[in-house]
Amino acid sequence: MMGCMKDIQNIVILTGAGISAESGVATFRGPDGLWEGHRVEDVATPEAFARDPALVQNFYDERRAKLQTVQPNAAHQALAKLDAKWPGDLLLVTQNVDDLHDRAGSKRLLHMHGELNSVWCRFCDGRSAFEGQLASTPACPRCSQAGYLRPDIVWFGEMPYQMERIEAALVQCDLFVSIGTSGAVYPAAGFVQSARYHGAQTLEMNLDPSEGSFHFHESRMGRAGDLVPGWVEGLLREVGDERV
Ligand code: BV8
Repeated sequence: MMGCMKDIQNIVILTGAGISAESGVATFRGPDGLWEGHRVEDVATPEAFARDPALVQNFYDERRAKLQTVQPNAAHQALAKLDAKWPGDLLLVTQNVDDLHDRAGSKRLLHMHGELNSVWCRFCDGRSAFEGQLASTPACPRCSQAGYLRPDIVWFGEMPYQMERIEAALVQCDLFVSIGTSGAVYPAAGFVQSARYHGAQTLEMNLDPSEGSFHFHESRMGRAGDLVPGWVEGLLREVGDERV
């Protein structure tokens, strides 16, 4: 079980597709597999994009368009409230490429696997906000060259974003919380071990035990929308009250 909550100053939270499931965004590996019958590794790799750019562009265009139809849920909103009220360090690292944490209001947030609403130009190497369709090969918003835009997504075999910042936060944190992820993909799946090695308390909240459940001091099974708001209230009440 978790140790004393009073000693918690610095928190790192990792989220995965499970936190967006109740908003209607399909997960990768659930029974309602997101990937149009594709293996994840067959549409989310640089090789897949080189082999069939139209297939991959359409795949991301569809997911980007779907963002217009979904809303943040109670779990996203609770984490945004924690972000606003927590006086210590807090970093929300999401594996998700949807914009639900952003729309809920989380500020101390980073998307380690990129974002659907961003594009990367292979001509000027610039990244830009983008909410349209890449299949129509639009011009780069920065350099105006057409035909060089790819999704700003970290595919398998590519280096996740801001790893140094994440690793520094894991060394410093007193509490590491993993929410809605299967623990199937590295380096994210290894964060719990790094945090624990550096002395953090570790908590998992997930619908099912993740592949790394045994690394956590505590695992709570259930839906994020049911578990996360109560956890945030308890944290703010028990630990944060005199400091918020
Ligand atoms: C890298 C963007 C190196 C794409 C994604 C062998 C061993 C170890 C590692 C490897 C290996 N072979 C290859 C690797 C490396 C590889 C990897 O880990 N492969 C796996 C398959 C073994 N990793 C990489 O390639 C990474 N890069 O290693 O680079 C490097 C070094 C130097 C220089 C260059 C490179 C990059 C990985 C990033 C890939 N991109 N996403 C896109 O979104 O389109 S991965 C994708 O799957 C997600 O982003 C996420 O990260 C990952 C896992 O998905 P989850 O979010 O966990 O979702 P999932 O569906 O799996 O699970 C949902 C969970 O929620 C479930 O547990 C379910 O129970 C729960 N749930 C459901 N509903 C709810 C719920 N929980 C709560 N409430 C609910 N309502």
